[in-house]
Amino acid sequence: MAETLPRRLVVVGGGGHAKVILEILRAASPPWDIVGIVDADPDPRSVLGVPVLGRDSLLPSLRAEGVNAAFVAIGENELRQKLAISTQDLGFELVNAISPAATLSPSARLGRGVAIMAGAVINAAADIGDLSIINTGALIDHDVQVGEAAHIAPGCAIAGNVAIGERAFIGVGATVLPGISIGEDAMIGAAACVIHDIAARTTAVGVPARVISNVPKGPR
Ligand code: JB2
Repeated sequence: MAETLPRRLVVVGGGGHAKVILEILRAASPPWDIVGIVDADPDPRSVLGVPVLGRDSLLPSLRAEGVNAAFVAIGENELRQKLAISTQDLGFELVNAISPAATLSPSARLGRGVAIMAGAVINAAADIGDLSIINTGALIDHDVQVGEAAHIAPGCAIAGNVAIGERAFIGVGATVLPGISIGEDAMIGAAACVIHDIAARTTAVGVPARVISNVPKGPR
């Protein structure tokens, strides 16, 4: 009989996003043994009953104790990506948190460390990049590409063949029309309707969405 690894997991980050993630992970089957949280604020406390154990510097000892999986539950895209790299480098497997109340096409591709919240719908041949967040009730239509560590906020509607770059943020309730490209690190305001391509590192708001800032390309 194949040996099953213990499903012992640490959550990185203990804020609001972590609460949503903890409830999704608790609904997983088979269940995770969630040993605790590491957070930049190490004050002893619990988040929905899960203890904050200390800072990120605790991760190597947790790994040595046999905790083999992690979920980086930080909403800020760049920080989530950075912490995911360091956590993975310590030997943790970055797992997904997929709500049982989300709808996933069998032909969608999911990366690692992905969060998909309740009511989200991922349609055929969508490609959901590592560390991305598809938040509550967001609709991702066919052939959409969501880049690494992007965040599609609650209630967004992303039409077919849209491409969303790494670390892009699509605000609550925004709509993106078919075939549009949104560049890396772009920000789309809440309830915007995007009808033209949006360049990298650009902020666009409104209906139709208009660019309000464009940060020149520099070192990341
Ligand atoms: O380097 C860090 C670090 N920096 C901040 N390492 C670790 N392990 N934790 C870190 N943090 C912690 O992230 C803070 O101490 C704090 O506990 C947490 C951020 O909590 P907050 O509630 O401010 O944000 P969030 O990332 O949990 O949630 C945001 O993103 C979600 C997607 C909010 O905007 C939510 O409303 C949103 N739904």
